[in-house]
Amino acid sequence: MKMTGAQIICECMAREGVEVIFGILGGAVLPLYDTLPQYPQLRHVLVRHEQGAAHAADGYARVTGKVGVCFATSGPGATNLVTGIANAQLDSVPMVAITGQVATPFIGKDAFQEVDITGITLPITKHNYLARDAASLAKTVREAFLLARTGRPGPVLIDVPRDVFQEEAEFNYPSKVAPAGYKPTLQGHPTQIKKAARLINEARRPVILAGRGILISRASAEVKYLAETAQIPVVTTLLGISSFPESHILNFGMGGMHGMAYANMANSNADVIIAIGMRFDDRFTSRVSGFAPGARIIHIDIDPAEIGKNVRVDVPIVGDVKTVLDALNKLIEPTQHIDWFEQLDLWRKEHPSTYIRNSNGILPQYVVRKIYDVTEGNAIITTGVGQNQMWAAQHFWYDKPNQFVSSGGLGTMGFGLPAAIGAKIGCPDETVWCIDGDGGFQMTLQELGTIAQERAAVKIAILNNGYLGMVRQWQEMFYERRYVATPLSGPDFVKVAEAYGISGLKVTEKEDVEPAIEKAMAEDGPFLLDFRVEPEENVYPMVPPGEAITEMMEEPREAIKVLTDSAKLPTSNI
Ligand SMILES: Cc1ncc(C[n+]2csc(CCOP(=O)(O)OP(=O)(O)O)c2C)c(N)n1
Ligand SMILES: [Mg+2]
Repeated sequence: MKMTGAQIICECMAREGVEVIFGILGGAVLPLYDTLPQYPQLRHVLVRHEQGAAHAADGYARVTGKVGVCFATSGPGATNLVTGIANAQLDSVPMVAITGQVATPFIGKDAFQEVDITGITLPITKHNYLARDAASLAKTVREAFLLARTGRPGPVLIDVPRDVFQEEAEFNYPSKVAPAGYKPTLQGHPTQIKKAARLINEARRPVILAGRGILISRASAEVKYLAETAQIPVVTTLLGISSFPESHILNFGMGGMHGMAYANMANSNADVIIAIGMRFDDRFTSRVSGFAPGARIIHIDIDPAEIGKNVRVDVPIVGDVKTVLDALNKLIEPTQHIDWFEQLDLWRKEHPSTYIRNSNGILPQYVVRKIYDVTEGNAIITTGVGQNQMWAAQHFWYDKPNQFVSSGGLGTMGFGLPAAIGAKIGCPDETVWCIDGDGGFQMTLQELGTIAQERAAVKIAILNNGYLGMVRQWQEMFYERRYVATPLSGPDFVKVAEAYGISGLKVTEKEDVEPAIEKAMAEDGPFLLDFRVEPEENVYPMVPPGEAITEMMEEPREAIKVLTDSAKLPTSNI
């Protein structure tokens, strides 16, 4: 059967099970949009800026585990996607982006709205294509989805010249595609798995480092089995949050620059580290020479390029996390580590890390904790970047996989709001809160228009400190309080929301925090809360850049004497 290039793309997307596409159209991509009505199963969500399309597709992909899809036109449409594509690349998020390109005869002529988007995105995509003819499109689209979701997931871009959308070709759907040279290793090497099991069985102070690879591979149950059987504490990375239930007795919180003090102490004193689906990012290890000096390291990851990249590894295991753990768990002997847990519990008591001091003003940590209390932990949280992100990571406990959606690798301010749209569309029955900073929110707040048009019931909490807070914190600590360019004005966010037809409330008193969150929850649609929080509150603990992870700055002891009512401290019962 003959079809146009645009029809072939839509047909392939329908066969891939695509439900939603985020995008903005323009001349080059118009033939593709004109075909969409023939495929009513493909819902299109019109965003207000292409960065929003990529982040929404990213948020959708993280919460559903499916490939997120976005469309943009040539030139500025395509370049506006770039930040969102890089974001997906650094956090290993499956995404397919289709960009329109000027018609084939105009390529290379600096035609109107022409940019070399495959050149631009080469280093920030898992793979990209410039489609040359309609006949090869089915294979290209099929390959793109395969590459995006298998192995280590990532973004794939297909650039399609306008005439290729319009060209007719015979539609041949390949039953299978096998991109040249692409064959991710799924099974771990049996000898390495045996070595790892021996190390784990002999360990006295083991620690599991749980990363996003566990969420991608859906291996939470396998990690739980390993942790429970061999009684191993679990420390997560920022993106590993929710891969292991945070209220589980063996959960020792997030490690790294703003991780729990006791989590970093556990890492530093471990004799065996089992790193699962994580990549020893510098925000996690801090100074590498000071990272886990006495530990033998087992590293399980599907991407061989990650092994030995940042830290030396004693037992590398390349493979799919779930598949490897299935094999490894069969060799694990039930054990207890009584002395180790006594030590860990002591550290946890001495360095509580998630206490919130009493204060008359609104502490941002208190807002996050109240969102946790009111939702009873049943919410997907998307975040901005900066202090708000760290408080959202520290003061909410995430028990279900993919509850925490945050820009880890690229650290993209402006991610929170569009990612929340994608998450809500992906999981319409879940409560979705976007916890953002006043700076990051101003980077993509135009997506309130998308929320209004789509009636996406996203709840928004702006931790409004009037600063580019995280940078101000660095200036306070390392630049003698020279607050250059960090004080930040903003609009009246409630009025902005209202201008978009979205209700909201400004919250200036501590006693109004909880009722305001309850009001937002009671509302059927979207709701915005503008919390005027203590402007110079800092994120603790903090490992100063360049230091070893044990060199943590903690909140002064006297400040944490008084606890808020809901502060809780999990302790192991061993
Ligand atoms: C797009 C982008 N630009 C700049 C930065 C550098 N940066 C990191 S955190 C931060 C401040 C964020 O301010 P805000 O959104 O108000 O959050 P807060 O830290 O105050 O909670 C900045 C500017 C970034 N991460 N992303
Ligand atoms: Mg701020």
